[in-house]
Amino acid sequence: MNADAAERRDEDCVFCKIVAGEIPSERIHEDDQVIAFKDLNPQAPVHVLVVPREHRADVRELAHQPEQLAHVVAVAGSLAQQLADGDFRLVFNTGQSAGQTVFHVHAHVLASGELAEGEL
Ligand code: D5M
Repeated sequence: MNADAAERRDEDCVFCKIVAGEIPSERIHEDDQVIAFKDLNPQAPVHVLVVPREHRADVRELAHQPEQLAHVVAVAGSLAQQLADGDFRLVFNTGQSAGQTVFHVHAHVLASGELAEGEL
């Protein structure tokens, strides 16, 4: 984990634990700023989550770090290009009443595709 992610960690956060490797996930991308992994409950043939390493509750908080936000979007687009046909939905559920259940910002990448089990 890089120093910033360690500083921004929330001990009770499931995605901080995934970033730290303390909870398993099916990672499909990682770099110094973000990781991406398969959603546990996929809602589409391609359903991955792009998650900044640093803990921020939601996209309203991430908007104060525009370079990180742009990187999340860029990685999402690149993964959708690789895993599906390039067209995709990018969803940030923001707030409990909007369906957010994990309060560590994450972009859902949802797309059609013909991925076999375990291929992501
Ligand atoms: O989306 C939170 C999403 O996070 C939801 O689609 C399930 C997914 N999730 C929760 N725990 C895990 C683990 N451990 N691995 C992979 N995916 C997970 P939200 O927008 O907050 O409702």
